[in-house]
Amino acid sequence: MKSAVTLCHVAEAATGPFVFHGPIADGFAKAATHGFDAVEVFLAGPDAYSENDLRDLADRHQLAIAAVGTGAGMVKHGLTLTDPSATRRAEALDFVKRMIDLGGRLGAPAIIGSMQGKSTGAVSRDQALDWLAAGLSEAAGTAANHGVPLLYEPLNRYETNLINRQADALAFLEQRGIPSTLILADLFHMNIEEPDLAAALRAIAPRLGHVHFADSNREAVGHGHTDPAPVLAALRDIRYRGYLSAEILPLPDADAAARDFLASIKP
Ligand code: LER
Ligand code: MN
Repeated sequence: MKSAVTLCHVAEAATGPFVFHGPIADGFAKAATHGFDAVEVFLAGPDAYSENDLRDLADRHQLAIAAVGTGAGMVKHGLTLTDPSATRRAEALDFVKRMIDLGGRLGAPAIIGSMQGKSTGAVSRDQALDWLAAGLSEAAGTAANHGVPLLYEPLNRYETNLINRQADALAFLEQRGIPSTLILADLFHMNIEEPDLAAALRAIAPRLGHVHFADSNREAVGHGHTDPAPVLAALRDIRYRGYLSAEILPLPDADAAARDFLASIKP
């Protein structure tokens, strides 16, 4: 398993669960200093940083790019793949596909988390799930053109009413025939939704693509009340080879969060 740390340069997400906020170049330098294997980047949009700048930073610091977030489409522009307006859904898909293109050219998968949206008002949950399946299928096709998977992240009930549990995400992807899409398991969301974190991870083993390794209070594991031992044992048993990524709050400060995170994933 490899380590990654989140870098966020999105003003609207300045209080979000990311370790290093601000210019991405500074975040790469911090990630390298702490000894991470990779960074996970949250950018304001597909044109916020050039592919060449990101590749240069990754090369210079000998860091991989583990994943690219797409949530700025939601927090900056209010876009989601399940918006009642067909025009807005198309804009959301366009934003997502351009982020997938940016990540794909760097060998990194993109994450669909908050861009999944939720069913609201006159839109039924079934209708929203149909739109989500269509959006994910098309986005996955774009990702496949780059030879990378798409990462779909179930969120807790306070963020979406579409899919909250890992097993439901697996069933959704399989029943709808959504190709080349893996599941992003975020332990913070899972702490709210799953009866048993380790069992939930074991149950989706073939489709587990990425892990946000966070404690119950969304700080580094060790700061809350999650027992990491069964989680790490499950990941080892299923031979998970992906990233454990620090999508956590920068508490008590960013450097301490990064240090505590790395300590929490040491065998
Ligand atoms: C994104 O990875 C996530 O976990 C959501 O909660 C976004 O806030
Ligand atoms: Mn997450």
